[in-house]
Parts: sequence; C-alpha cells; structure tokens
Amino acid sequence: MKQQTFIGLGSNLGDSQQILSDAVHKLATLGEVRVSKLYHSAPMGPQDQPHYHNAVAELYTELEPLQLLDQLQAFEQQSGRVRLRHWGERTLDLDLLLYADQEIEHERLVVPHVGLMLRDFVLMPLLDLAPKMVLNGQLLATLPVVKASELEVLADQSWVQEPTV
Ligand code: PH2
Ligand code: MG
Ligand code: MG
Repeated sequence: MKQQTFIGLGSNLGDSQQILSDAVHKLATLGEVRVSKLYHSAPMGPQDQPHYHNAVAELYTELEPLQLLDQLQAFEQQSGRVRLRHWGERTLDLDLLLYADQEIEHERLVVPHVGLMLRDFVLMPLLDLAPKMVLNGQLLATLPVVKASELEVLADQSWVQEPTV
C-alpha cells in the first residue's frame, strides 16, 4: 500500500537549486511527488557556512521506511555528497521527516525526525504541503517558531528545474 511520507531537502554547497531539483526528479522515481516552495535560510549550527536552500517533498511510496532511507542515502551519494562536519555544509541532505503516522526508533532512523518541531526551515515548507498538520496534538501552524519565522521564499512550487542527467 502507498504511504504518505515527507522528506526534508537541504543544500548549501554547489548549485543548490539544481541539486535539489535533481533530487526531486530522483524522488519521483519512487512514487508521486509534490514539492513545497523553495526557501533560503540562515545556517543552524556553525555560522561560518553559506545559507541553505531548503524545501520539503511529499512522496507517496510503497517502500518500507528503511528501504526509503536506503534510497535517500543513495541519492545523497549520487549527488556527490560532501559533508564536511556535523551540522556543517553539505551538497545534499535528504531527511525522512514523517512516514504515514508511524513512530520509528531504529538505530538508523528516528521518525518523526528529531528536529521537525524545532526548525522553521523544516516547518515552513512542510506547512506549504500540509497547512493543517497536527503532531503530538499540536497544530504546527500555531507553533511560536512558525509565527516568528522570517525565512526568505526564493520561489513558489515551480522551482524544480530540468534534470542535469
Ligand atoms: N542542515 C544542517 C545543518 N544546518 N541549517 C539550515 N538553515 N538548513 C539546513 O537544512 C541545515 C542547517 C544539517 O543537516
Ligand atoms: Mg538535515
Ligand atoms: Mg540528514
């Protein structure tokens, strides 16, 4: 059965919009995809790194959670992923945020993603796709971090470019 999943996309090295576009095309090989707007966000973690491009994709897929994780990690590697330090700059980051309504605590995978409720660069694009989403009894749209967000919108949902490969 197809499951509704949400995947966080981030990049702050290379041509980030193209890298995220290519990632969306790869996700589309796994099932039906919808994308959020494209955002520009100040780095969380080390401050001496470039701003990030961030977005969220909704994916309906038959893959099981760990199979999906394997695919996401393969896509990260195919993008020539460079990851220099913890919370530091990277070519492509694909985080499995939500998998249906499952709660998963596995050595390789925690769902919902630990940072989900805390980070505006995850919440704002997620709310583009699911404005009424409730997690832990909390309407995400009313979280203080959402209200206070000053994320820059770079483009509406039409930001996905033709694939380079
Ligand atoms: N990802 C990180 C570390 N810091 N900062 C922003 N703004 N956006 C990210 O996606 C991000 C980050 C490591 O995954
Ligand atoms: Mg991340
Ligand atoms: Mg990650």
